[in-house]
Amino acid sequence: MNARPDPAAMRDLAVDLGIRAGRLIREGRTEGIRDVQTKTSDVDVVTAMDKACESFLIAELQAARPGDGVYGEEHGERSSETGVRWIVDPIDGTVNYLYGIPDYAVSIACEIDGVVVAGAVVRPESDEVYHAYVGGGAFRDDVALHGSTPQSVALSLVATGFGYVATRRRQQGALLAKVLGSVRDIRRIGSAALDICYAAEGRIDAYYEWGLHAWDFAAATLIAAEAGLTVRSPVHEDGLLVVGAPAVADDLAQLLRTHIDPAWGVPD
Ligand code: LIP
Repeated sequence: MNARPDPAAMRDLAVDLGIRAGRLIREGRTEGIRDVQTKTSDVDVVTAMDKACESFLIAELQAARPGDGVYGEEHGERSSETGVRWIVDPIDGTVNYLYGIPDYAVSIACEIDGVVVAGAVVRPESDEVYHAYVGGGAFRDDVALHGSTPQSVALSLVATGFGYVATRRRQQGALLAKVLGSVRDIRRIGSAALDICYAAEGRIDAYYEWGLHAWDFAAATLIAAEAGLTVRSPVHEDGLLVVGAPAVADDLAQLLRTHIDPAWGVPD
């Protein structure tokens, strides 16, 4: 029976691979965006670099941790023989990457027996590395993160995002319309992983999104929790992810839940 991996060592591996993957996608962008395909709609794009970067991460993880599982946005699930599963988004913020907007990230989370214990989110355009392991605190590079202290939802700067299917975007737009008059302002940065890390360091007060996938948020929500933020996971609930300062996260979640129409269903 293999010994249970050390979360700090898993964080170190995630950071190392995130930095190397970040360099790969930043330096390879010109060639990496020549071939662009679509997935769930004409605006849900996947570049050749999304696929190449995930292949790189899978190969490196298999070399470093034989038998671990990998769950990635582009290649799907590879089963685990060790109880360890890596949840990866090779480029979170793909549309930003395609358009040359610098807010995109590599997200790598390590899950042991179904619980995320370590993670890294790397912003290649600034070489900023957000990282955490369970019980070890949250950091941007070597700076400890503690979030913000907003007085209320009404005074909170809130980030959100939208999906790629028109029906879902209209529903998300209707939800935003209900919230916009109840917060300081909204930011739509285009990368869930960075949105959540920005909340962890207090650049925004809270983030929500209705209909995200685990690869978007697995690493960043651990970083936010280790920074002391409240995290309301979308798993097994109504698909609503809320991350924010403890003073406002629950009130924001309650405000949002009252305006999610049950007829919209639960995002897949
Ligand atoms: C994106 C998320 C973003 C969300 C987009 C998309 P991708 O991930 O980071 O927050 O609003 O719809 O899911 O597709 O760039 O990996």
